[in-house]
Amino acid sequence: MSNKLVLYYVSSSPPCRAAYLVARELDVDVELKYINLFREDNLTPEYLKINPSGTVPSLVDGSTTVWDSHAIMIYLAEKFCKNGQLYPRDFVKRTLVNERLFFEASYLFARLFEICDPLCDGREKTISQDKIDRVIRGYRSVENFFVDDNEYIAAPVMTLADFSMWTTLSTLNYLIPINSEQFPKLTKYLKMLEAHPSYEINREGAERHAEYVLKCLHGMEYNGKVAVEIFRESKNYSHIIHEWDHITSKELEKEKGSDEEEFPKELL
Ligand SMILES: N[C@@H](CCC(=O)N[C@@H](CS)C(=O)NCC(=O)O)C(=O)O
Repeated sequence: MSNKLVLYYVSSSPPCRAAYLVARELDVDVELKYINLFREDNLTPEYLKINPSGTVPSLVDGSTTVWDSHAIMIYLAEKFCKNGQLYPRDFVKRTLVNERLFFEASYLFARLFEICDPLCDGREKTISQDKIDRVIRGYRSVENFFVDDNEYIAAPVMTLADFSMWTTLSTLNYLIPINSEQFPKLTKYLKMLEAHPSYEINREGAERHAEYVLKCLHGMEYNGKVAVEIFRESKNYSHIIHEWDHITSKELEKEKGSDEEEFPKELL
């Protein structure tokens, strides 16, 4: 039997990417297993045994199972990060990393989820101004995280907090573009991460997430204004709009039954 760690994964999901990018950063070989959320693979009795919350990602390491991206990232760092850089051993420095991780979990990702979940299952047809304002408040908080000339979220070097925040921020950026004049440090930070070896994997997944959201809107044959206009105004999003403009609800149905594995290109 292989000793490889198994990560239950969807590339469009920011928490999944955060866990995977940390594994890559630490040179840990993981086997990715695709979970089709449209088909509710995450709610099968087998999967719920691994992760009773029915979310992705989940990690299986022999007889140990870990779920929630933050817990997974910490597990990987504790087990494989020999120099303590990603998750500092000094408890005060570690507290700052924890603080940012909890902010991502409880505030920033929650804002993305509250926008996308009701759009994709048809409960809502717009992104309310209120939700946009809460995302922008999140951007403002992150802008203020760059203290003491730190280029990274919680330290002068990259830590777990960066993987968590980077994947969510870059995904949100497609929906509610980050204004570079309002948030110069945040803009510089995302630009700097374009040089990171995992940049392409993250970009691919974030773009895929944006495609899903748009497909969902078209799948509902949505003819309203607000959400679509937001997408159209986003320069990051314009090429995807062009590509997916023709999507119909039939095509969305096809997606729901898809077994196509949603992995980073490097693994296909
Ligand atoms: N706090 C969790 C959030 C995980 C989460 O909500 N993942 C989404 C995908 S991005 C999911 O599994 N959604 C399926 C569902 O909620 O049914 C983490 O960081 O792992």
